[in-house]
Amino acid sequence: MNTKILFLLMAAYFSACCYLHAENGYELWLRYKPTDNTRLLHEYQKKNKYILFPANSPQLQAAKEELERGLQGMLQLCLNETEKVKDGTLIAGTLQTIAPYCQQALLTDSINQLTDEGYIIASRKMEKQEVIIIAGKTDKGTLYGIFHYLRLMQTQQNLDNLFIKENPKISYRVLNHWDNLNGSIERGYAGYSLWNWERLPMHKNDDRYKDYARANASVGINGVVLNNVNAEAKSLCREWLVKASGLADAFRPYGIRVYLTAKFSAPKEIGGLKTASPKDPQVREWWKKKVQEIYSIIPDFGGFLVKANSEGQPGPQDYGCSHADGANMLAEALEPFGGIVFWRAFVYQNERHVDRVITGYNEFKPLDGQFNRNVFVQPKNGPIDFQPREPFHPLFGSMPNTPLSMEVQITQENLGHTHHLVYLGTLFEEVLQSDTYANGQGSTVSKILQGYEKSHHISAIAGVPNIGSDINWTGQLFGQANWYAFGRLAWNPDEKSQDIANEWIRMTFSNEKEVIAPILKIMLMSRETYVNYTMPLGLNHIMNYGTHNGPEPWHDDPVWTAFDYHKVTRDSIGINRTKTGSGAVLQYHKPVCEQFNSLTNCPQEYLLWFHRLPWNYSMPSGRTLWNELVFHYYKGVDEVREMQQLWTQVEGKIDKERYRHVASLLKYQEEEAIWWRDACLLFFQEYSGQPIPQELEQPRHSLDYYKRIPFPYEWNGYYD
Ligand code: GCV
Repeated sequence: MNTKILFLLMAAYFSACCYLHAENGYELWLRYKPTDNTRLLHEYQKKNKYILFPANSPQLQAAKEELERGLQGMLQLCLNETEKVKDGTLIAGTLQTIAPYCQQALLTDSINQLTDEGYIIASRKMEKQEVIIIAGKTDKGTLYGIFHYLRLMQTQQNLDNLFIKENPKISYRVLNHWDNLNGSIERGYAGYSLWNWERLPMHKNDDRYKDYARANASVGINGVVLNNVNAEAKSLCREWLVKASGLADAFRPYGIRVYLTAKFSAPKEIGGLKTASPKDPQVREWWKKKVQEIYSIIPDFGGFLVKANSEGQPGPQDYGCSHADGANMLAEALEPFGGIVFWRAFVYQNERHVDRVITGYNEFKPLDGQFNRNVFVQPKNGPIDFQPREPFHPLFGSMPNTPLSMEVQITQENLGHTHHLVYLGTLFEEVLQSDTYANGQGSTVSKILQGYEKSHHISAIAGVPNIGSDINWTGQLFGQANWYAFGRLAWNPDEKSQDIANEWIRMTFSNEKEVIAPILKIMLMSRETYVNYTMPLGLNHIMNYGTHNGPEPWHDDPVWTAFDYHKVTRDSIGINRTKTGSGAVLQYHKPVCEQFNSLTNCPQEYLLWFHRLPWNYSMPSGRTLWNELVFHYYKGVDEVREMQQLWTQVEGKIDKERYRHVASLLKYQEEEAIWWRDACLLFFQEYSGQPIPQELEQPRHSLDYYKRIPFPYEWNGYYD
């Protein structure tokens, strides 16, 4: 072969290798890159020299495979299996599989005290040999323990003298996919649904399903609702159940159960009955039979998620029955199999004179205690609808006799879709740490959710994911952090969002201080920044009516309009929800109620949510309300520019693929932030009649221009 051809072949081979190793974000936070700290590398290699891990079940095998992947990637070690304890042995399993070692290490009692998903990671000296034991009470607990152990090395923690005992604080940690059966995703911005219904159930051994399940298990997510709450009854037909069983099989080794949404009218639509009324014995019988059929196909089926009498979905109220009547009918059918009903509390009236904020509480509070024991009532985190900022939903702390699950949105429907870098860990933390005062000080939403574990032996947190077929799963790379943060907070709602971000950065990018510091700063400021340039001071729901991205405060339509949310006039802006207004504050316990009610004590972030104020109202900063609004909108844009600057600090310190991806989206975000700022201020200025101070960068275009330009992505799902 002549040298020219050889050279070309080598060049082709080299570029193929580079291509294969290009960082496209597919590996998420499970990259397992070689440990670049030599001291730690040697220490880790010493401690993982031998593995004693009898894996006799699919979950233990999944755990062992993950361990192998991690050790190979980070430490370039192959699993060196041993049946005898030697110095540097990692012992993993359950009391069934590694009992003698647990006994010898005096860990048996501690393991017995774990919950079914808990685990222990402990350093021990055994027969004078240094060992580490990872033990769960169940196979699943061991799997979670392995992920935790790998995370310690990914984030370059010291492995000396370990004693970690972990139990999840919430038992149901569930993703609620809004995936349609035709492959589209409602409010999904990262491609199409991962579920390839055409190929299911035959093609279930798809790596994409496995990697999805690995990612979920790594943060403790243990349930996934496969389909949209705007449901299609046919998902409950036998053919579709069989397809769903393929996914259940793929996820089972990772401790994940599948759930389905149940359309309330299914007995009519696919069951041939004349009614779907809970009062009708035939309807009740139909659900029982349907549930039996489901369990015969998916033996560990999780249960149903239901959106009823909300945004046009059918429900028990169509038959003069209550939400409890409807939920209990399904709960009775599921109970013999250990299944659960998640019954959503996202309801609001079509009558625009009724304050939307108070309707969920008004419909559900009177039903407290009337639900079966296997029912969760599931409000969203706030009383409107996944806005960039909302006060916590007043049902939290108001339904002591009914377990509540909290639904958060990971997909950024109202937070800039995938163009905007917004770390949601801080948003989730804000709501979880809000004090409801239901049982005195310290009754945070987090404690309320955890409290149901004691009172009802079940507890739950649900998240609407941002996951799709895009190669990096979430479109914007930083969307991965929101998936990660959701899982970590569902496991422990008292975890700090800052710590979670730190962990994610280390696993996703690097353990170098110079990389962590700027990225952490970006992440922690990003949500407040988004609020500033879109809906500051308690404003909400002024985004484009259809796409929910981009400003449209002028939207005026016969149904719900932006005016219903800001009520702007030449005199004032905001909504009076105090005791003299819609009374929404009264749905909160004292002293929260008094705090929100008082103009001087109401947190500034919720000001226009609870209060209607004149444009010249004097703010604590000394500015008028108008000038404060201007200040926030400009601050938001400045902060996006700061985020861009911070990002340049990691150039050359991380791979160029992901660097460029984020840099390009940050530029896009800056453009959209300016769009939001200019359009909103020009619109509100028509009412306030006050100037945007000359020293500030002036709006680029006229209000008329902003009203005419199309929105970038006309979403054509549910509302069309
Ligand atoms: C699934 C909002 C969204 C809808 C969504 C609904 C819900 O209104 O815009 O797309 O429907 O919430 O949570 O049910």
